[in-house]
Amino acid sequence: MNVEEILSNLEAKHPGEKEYLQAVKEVLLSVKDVYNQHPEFEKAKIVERMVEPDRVISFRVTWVDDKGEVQNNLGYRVQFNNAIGPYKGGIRFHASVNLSILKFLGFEQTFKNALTTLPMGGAKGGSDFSPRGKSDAEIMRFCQAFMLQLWRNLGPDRDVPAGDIGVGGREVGYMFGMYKRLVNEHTGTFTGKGLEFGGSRIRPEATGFGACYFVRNMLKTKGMDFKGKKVAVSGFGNVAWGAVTKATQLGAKVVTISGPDGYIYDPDGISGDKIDYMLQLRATGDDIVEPYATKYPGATFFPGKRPWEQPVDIAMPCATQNEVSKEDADNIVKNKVACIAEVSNMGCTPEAIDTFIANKMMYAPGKAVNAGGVATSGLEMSQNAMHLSWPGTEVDERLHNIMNDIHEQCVKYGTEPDGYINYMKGANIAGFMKVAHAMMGQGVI
Ligand code: 2IT
Repeated sequence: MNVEEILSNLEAKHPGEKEYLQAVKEVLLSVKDVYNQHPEFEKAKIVERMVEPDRVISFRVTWVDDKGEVQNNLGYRVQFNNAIGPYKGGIRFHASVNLSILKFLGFEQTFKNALTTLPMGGAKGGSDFSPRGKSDAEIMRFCQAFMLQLWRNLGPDRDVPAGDIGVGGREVGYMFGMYKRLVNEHTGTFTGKGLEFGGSRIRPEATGFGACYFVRNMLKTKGMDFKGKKVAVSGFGNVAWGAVTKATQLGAKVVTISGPDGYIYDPDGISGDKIDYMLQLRATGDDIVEPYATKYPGATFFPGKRPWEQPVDIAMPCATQNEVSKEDADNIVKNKVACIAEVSNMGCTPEAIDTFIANKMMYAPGKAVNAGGVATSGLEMSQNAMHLSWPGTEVDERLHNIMNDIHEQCVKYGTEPDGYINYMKGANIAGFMKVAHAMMGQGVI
């Protein structure tokens, strides 16, 4: 079967799972040519096997809120593919979470993890539980109830979750605590843990730092660097915080961050105590950025808008999937933005990506740009397995090397005859080839 037939069968089988079908379509169309050169993949039905998760675990999570009311949420773990290593990927708590979103994230994670060079398969989990406005005690009870359902399916060599949107160090800690209690073993079954109980140095910063290391490599292909560049960042969570911190350290001026309520434009740059303030803003649990403009009157709040209308040199979407639309992409082209690095997973719509590529713009997809987060999770797993804790300098150096390697893989598989680097194609082909070969080597299972 050719990839178009596989896609249309998948669409018929999973109607309405739009994010999942979007992610699969992007990868399959990118790898079509190499797939056609490998009849052994077709014979082994590699693509048909790769696009379906190995297993989906779905459960009810019941907990009691602070008013004593019983609450029900949906919980999931999508164990997508473990050809390369144990299932690995984050957990997302957000009202929008559904099976389609977690299948897209698990699918992307499989290829991203393959790119990291570390032995990790792909998975994703989460719940439609919304942390917005919840008390600390409610968050803890929810995390514990979630773990009571999921723990049997996890393990340091089976499935290792971490954070994602709505799940940070605090939530990982609560889930790990319950997991540890249930299995009566202190193993590295979660990453993103607190430093005192097996967490890795640099893990909180890793996604944003790694993204900046990747962008630095992208810029270098054009003889450019971060110094003096204006950067638009979206989001104001852990990933945006890491990206703002590192971009600023590398000499750039970050002028925007955003929330579900709109975006902040700060012409003086988001640096120093303003970066710490991002963390405070996040910790309120209100999920709004507007208070930034009250605290720093030099900044302007644009309600209901996204930062992509601002003329900048580098755009780094760090919020969520499909946050850069075709209209945003047209603005980015008009503003002659030099580099668009997707830090969120599938941050750009297919139409936005087509616009960037048609205009031969420097654009790289999330599975390459943001892989530093999960790569550092992989380094946390190594440290846990060795019962060691590396200094930050060692973790950071390894992260650098991994991001350089991912950039090289993109260049190797994505450089077109005219010299244009199609990072999307490069990342998809490099990830696909590794997963495909790993599956071929393990027989028909
Ligand atoms: O999307 C991602 O790569 C993550 N949320 C991090 C996953 C991980 O296992 O560290």
